Amino acid sequence: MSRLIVVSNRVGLSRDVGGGAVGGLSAALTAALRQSQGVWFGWSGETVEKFNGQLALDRVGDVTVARIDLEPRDIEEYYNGYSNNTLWPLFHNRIDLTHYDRASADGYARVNQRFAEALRSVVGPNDVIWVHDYHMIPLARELRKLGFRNRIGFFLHIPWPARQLLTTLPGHQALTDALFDYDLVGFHTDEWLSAFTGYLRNERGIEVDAEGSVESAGRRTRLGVFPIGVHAADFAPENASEASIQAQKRMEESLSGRQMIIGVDRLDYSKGLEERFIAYEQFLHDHPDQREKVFMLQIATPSRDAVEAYQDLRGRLDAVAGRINGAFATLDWVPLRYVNSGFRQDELAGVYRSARVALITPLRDGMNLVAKEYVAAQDPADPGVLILSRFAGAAAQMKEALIVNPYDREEMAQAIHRALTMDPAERILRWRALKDGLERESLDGWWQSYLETLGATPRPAPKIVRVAGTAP
Ligand code: ADQ
Repeated sequence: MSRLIVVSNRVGLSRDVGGGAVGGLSAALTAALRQSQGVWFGWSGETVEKFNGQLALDRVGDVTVARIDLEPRDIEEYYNGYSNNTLWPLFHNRIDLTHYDRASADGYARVNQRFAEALRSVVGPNDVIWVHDYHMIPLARELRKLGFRNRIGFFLHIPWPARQLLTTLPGHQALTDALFDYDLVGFHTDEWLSAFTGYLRNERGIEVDAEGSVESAGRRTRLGVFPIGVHAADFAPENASEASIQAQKRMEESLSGRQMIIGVDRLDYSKGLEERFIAYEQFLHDHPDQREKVFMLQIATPSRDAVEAYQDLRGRLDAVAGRINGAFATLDWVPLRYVNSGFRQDELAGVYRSARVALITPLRDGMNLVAKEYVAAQDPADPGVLILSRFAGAAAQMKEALIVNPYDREEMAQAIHRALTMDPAERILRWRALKDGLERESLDGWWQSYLETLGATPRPAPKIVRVAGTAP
């Protein structure tokens, strides 16, 4: 078996893996790495004044963790800049928040070169390299320039934007061309894949062949859809840890007989938090009889604080939450509990279980794992109802949820009412179908089918080095 090298901006692996503390994606990649005693490579989260390419190696069980430090300028240009101020908003349809400047684009290219250089001392000739997400699109190109002939795959965790948006990005051609240096490019949904192939066809004149591959500049790249799932057993009530049971108990005590609506997200403008709060406000306005019988708990962990758009969003959410509570709260009822801290995965499972409704309404989302985690955590005899945005990648699979348009606050308010008053038979029917879907599209199935497909791609041809004076 080939050894696996996972490359991502940050390394998710920690000594806590398996203890219920860390999220599913990290645990899944750790499981994939364990199989072949692989290496997880990424930025350490630390900065050094002058880049030195020094690798910090650490061993966690059977897996090696390799990290490099970056310069403060790298973080500013590559991470806060091009990744999170250019690609993230653009790929989430927020052209109004998309900032482009050449210094950031250059910083992005430079860090990808630095990653490639540092990987030289890590990667052997038979290793398979799996690169994750939008921070690292040009990595394979840099690796090929250095002579790497390994199988290299890429997986995009976020949506692929419509052609009309992508073409506003200076250098979009070079960015997408860089994907052709991978042997396999994976997306979460058919929709993101077809946005990509639509761009190739209509903008670049590149067609996908019958086998789902594209050929460009003599390289062949396979394209595929690999919807990520969750490890449902980790959230299931029968496997609840002590921390999970305690979290559920604590929540249930604080319900005081009321029904809870839950939202759990990174604090990000793509998650539709402001629209969600306003829809909840509409619901409270439309249904005076429901007031004091229900409350909403929104957990939103701050992220990317150094980016201005995130600071602005935080201010707006504080204001809307304050307005709702100011207008509707009574002496012993707060309609919206808004919490900005993070929780362990097993604690979240307990919280999910005590919520009658989950309101997961991103404006655009590659997949959205919270929707799946909520379903996985429910009590089969008395499950809650999932309200899900049609613009989450997960909506392609989770059709039995109440699907809403997050831009339509009246529709969302109606869906909240419907979910809260849904009879148990319908709740069970919908939940069972959703749970079956989780079993079909599991987290382990995701990485296994991706790596199987990558392993079946033809090995890249050797680079022909022509010596001056020899015949072509
Ligand atoms: P994210 O945008 O981070 O991921 P999501 O899929 O919802 O979005 O994953 C969030 C994860 O973080 C979940 O496992 C959730 O439990 C956890 N989480 C969120 N808030 C938390 C909190 N307060 N405390 C603890 N844990 C919390 C990106 C893409 C998604 C895609 C994933 C995976 O944007 O569309 O589904 O990658 O590919």
